[in-house]
Amino acid sequence: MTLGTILSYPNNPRTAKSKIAAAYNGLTFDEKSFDLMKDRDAAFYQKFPMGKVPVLEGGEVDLFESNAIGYYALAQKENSPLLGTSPVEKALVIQWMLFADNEISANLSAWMSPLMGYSPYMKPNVDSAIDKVKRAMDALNKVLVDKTYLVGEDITYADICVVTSMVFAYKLLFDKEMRSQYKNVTRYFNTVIGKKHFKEHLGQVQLCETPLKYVPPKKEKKAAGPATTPKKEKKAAAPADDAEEAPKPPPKPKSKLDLLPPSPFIMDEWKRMYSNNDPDVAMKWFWEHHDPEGYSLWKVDYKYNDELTLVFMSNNLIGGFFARLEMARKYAFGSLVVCGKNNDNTISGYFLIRGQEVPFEVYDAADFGSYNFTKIEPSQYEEKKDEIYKYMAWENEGFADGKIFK
Ligand SMILES: N[C@@H](CCC(=O)N[C@@H](CS)C(=O)NCC(=O)O)C(=O)O
Repeated sequence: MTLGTILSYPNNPRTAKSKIAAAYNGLTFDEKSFDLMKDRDAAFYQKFPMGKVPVLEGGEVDLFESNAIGYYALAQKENSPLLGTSPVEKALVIQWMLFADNEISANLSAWMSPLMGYSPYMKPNVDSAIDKVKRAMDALNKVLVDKTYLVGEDITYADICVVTSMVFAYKLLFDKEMRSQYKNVTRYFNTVIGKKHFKEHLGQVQLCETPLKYVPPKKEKKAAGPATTPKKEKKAAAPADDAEEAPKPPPKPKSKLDLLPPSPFIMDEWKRMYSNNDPDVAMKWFWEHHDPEGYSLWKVDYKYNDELTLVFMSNNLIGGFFARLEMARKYAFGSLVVCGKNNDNTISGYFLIRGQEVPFEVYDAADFGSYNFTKIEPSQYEEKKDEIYKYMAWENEGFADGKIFK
């Protein structure tokens, strides 16, 4: 009997998790291929407000969160042993289900996504994710030293969740050397994926030979004209470029910044002024129109300058940060530059931001934590004017490359 249709892209281990759970209960889910780039229309968001897959369109309930979908399949049978046969076992099953999501899946995703180009590569973030995955693997390896399964003596939902959460890791990241560091986990993983229902829904899991590595993107072509003329910079890939392809986003919540008292300084006007004039003219306009009550100025410094390598990679980091600042576009303007040379460079710059604090629209960006934002008080403007000019005109000493957030 089918419990409904799971929508997801093909071969998603989270879908396999739900289907394996159903199979252990003699049930099935149908599956319909779903393209995240094209199929997320308003009706989809209406039903599934997170906008993520897999989701279940069920006869009696629509569900998101793959754990819930698998649980729903197991809960069809009263006292399913796969959910634990005692309060202790039930709690342990939940423990491992949460461990799989929070300690494995989330950190694996933070490790893999930048390597696959799904999110900007920030070395400190990826390194931190790798450490967290290793910490989880260490813990699991200890637990599995004398166990075949995580709870009791047979497969439970704990194993279904933990094993499916590691599928991409074993396929794409854990090479032979890494597997040997976690021998108990590897033995366990191989045992479980050899089971009938796992084989049916995961197929043959090809263990990783060469782990995914970060491959820096090719250097962007610079716009014609002198490097120090930011106004001639090619427009960063604006969302409008992708507008035809982009799925319809859910309605945006209003920003708190829209509730601030109106400011005579019009951000769009400043952006046009900056884009269409020489820095001398633009900066003169800026200081004549700047509204220190409605806007604040911030010096921005990358925290890990000593880890930067090639200039173009540093500039790509800036691009990645700006891509994550999409929500702030209406409220902020910034210039970040790379100064120095390959293997000896820094990222720094200035931001103009609506309001007096770093707002949610900026601090929510994944890469925000890699930068120090230091507020420049109005009393410091005179002393900083020359420096700010240089950052906006890209005339800093040692200037190598830069990007404008506008
Ligand atoms: N906790 C969720 C995670 C779902 C999830 O992250 N899905 C990814 C694909 S595997 C997705 O839809 N991402 C699209 C997005 O983040 O917009 C679950 O287990 O179902």
